[in-house]
Amino acid sequence: MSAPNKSYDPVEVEALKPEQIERMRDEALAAFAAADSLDALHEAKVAHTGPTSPLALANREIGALPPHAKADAGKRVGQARGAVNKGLAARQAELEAERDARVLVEEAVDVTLPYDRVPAGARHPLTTMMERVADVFVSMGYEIAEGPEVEAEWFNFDALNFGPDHPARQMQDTFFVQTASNSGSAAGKGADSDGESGVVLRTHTSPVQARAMLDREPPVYVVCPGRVFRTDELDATHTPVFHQIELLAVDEGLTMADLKGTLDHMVQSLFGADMKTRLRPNYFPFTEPSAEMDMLCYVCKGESVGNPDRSCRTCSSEGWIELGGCGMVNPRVLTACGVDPEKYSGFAFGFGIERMLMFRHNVEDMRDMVEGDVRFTRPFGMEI
Ligand code: FA5
Repeated sequence: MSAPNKSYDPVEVEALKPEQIERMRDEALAAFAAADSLDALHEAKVAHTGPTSPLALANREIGALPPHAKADAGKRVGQARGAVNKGLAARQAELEAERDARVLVEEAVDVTLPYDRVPAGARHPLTTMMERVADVFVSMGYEIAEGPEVEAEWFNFDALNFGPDHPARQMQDTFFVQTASNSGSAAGKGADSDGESGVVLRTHTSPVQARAMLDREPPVYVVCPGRVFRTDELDATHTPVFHQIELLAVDEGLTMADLKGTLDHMVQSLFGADMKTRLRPNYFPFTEPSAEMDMLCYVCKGESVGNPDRSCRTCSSEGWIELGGCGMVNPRVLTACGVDPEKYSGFAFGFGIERMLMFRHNVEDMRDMVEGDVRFTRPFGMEI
């Protein structure tokens, strides 16, 4: 800033001379007009309106004027700066409009172009879930075992201690492919070939237990995932074709404690380290003792029980979710499958994959799993 100018004649302060101020204004406006991009405009803006621009410096000279001259000089500089800011805003708006128009053209998407008409498929969540469960056991050293879906009645029932007239045969309503000539005979293993056994669509994966024991020498550690069939109507919680996964361990000295530990390990691997299971007495002809296995509700961890402020939809505030059946392999089954029950004992359990998928992913209707709509399967397909 210049030294105080006592004998003021504003016309003598070079930077404040009217023609100088007009020149500064006009140069600024010319620079804005010449800017052909927003970047160039920014540079012109810094040069002509920034703190070291000619007009800003002229403005600072006003402070050196005597009071009576400040108003006149201030008005001239102020008007010039106003015109410069207006010109800058106008050019900014023009260049932005040009840029927007250009982007619209350059980045336009032709929505009429044909899309990939064969979108990538997704794995069905039932497959993913079955593999996930099987992997838990494979990592413990179990072997995957499979059996036929069209099964001899002998394997499905007789080998598993369902007597010919045993009421348990009615527990599972069965699709018969061929009825037995000598119904339900347990006269020989695999009696389907000699006409004595009927042929059914297997009603559970437990016949694979019998096949595994007949195929191998103990110790036997197998996991058997597969499709099973029952004459149930398709509704929200039942389907006539569904999936089970079965586990069988036969070795010397196995007890219910091994079964319980294995169940706990499974639910902890699938649902988290703080999970556990409980066993309730039940009846299956092929296990003795038998139990229904429940797992702790993985959502509320049992905290919703008797707590009106914390209801849980997943377990209906019961704290536990029923998973399937289990027990120690009945010695009669071991004998029927050529295993010495005096030397070996075994445990087994099995449960439905559809039900597990329902509560693990809050699927409310089992029909969604069988209708083949990719809008249902696609989100699960992202799961690795
Ligand atoms: C059995 O099938 C036994 N084999 C399980 C077992 C294995 C017990 C080894 C002991 C030792 P259950 O009939 O309860 O048990 O069926 C097991 C599971 O299959 C049920 O818990 C349920 O999750 C599922 N399930 C049964 N019927 C249907 C159906 N119609 N639709 C979908 N899932 C079903």
